[in-house]
Amino acid sequence: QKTSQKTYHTRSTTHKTAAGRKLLQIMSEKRTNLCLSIDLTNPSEIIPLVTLLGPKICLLKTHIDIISFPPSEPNPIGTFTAKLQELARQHNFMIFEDRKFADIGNTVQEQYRGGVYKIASWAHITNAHAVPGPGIIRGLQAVAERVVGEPRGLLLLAEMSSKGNLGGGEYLKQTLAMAREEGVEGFVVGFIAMSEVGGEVEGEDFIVMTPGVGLEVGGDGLGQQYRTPEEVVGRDGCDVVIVGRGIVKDEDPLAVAEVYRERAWRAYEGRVGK
Ligand code: S5P
Repeated sequence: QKTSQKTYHTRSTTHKTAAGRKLLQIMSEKRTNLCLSIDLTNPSEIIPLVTLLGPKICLLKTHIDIISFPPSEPNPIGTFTAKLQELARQHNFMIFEDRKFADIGNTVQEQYRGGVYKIASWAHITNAHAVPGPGIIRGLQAVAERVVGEPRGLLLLAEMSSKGNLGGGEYLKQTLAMAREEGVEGFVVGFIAMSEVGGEVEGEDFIVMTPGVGLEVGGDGLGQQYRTPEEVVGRDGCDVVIVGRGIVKDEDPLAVAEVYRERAWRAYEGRVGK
């Protein structure tokens, strides 16, 4: 049986990472495989929107470095991330900082742990490019293991949604091989990719999260390519749909988020034969 034919509930008991098990459990309980990409720059717009949409999502994706924080407050970033964590607990979703680390192990450790954002302290999941080789995974994992409390997980970018990206194909195969390497087990939750990855090995389970999702096929004029939830989840076996502008730029974000949730969830149910 392919991983994509198993239910999220079943996978929540067998996934090899604690962060993956938790996410699959949330998806199964809340009946949502929708990740909201909150790509806004004003924190006072973000918090009310996350409060409104929290019940609809399993995961909140952030780009902390696009936000303009008010210089007047003493610790605006800490206050903001504490608020996100509180909302995550209240509405039962996880937080994914879309940092796309891409440096050597030693450098990414500092970028993950420290600086102004202290990503490891508040984001349950982050992601990295495979370009630097397995040291990037080991570096991030060492930081993650020192975090007390909720588990931390990593997604590797195996393929991107944008036109002309260099991922996929042989690059994706090499990225998969890296995720299978000994020592990284328990940390690599899955991939950013455009279709199901791995799973040929018995018991292997990588959660695939996919951006470039719209209610219709299309693009944005800067290379982004949109596919529908039915194509992404139903046909291509991806698990989580990542939606940004399709929700945050809509005049009724709550109503449209429910449309995305429903369509992605039905596509999942059809896939697992429910
Ligand atoms: O291949 C990718 C990987 C990512 S994480 N393509 C993407 O678009 N993303 C991110 O997903 C991107 O940085 C943005 O935050 C989101 C897609 O946003 P949308 O507005 O196009 O839905």
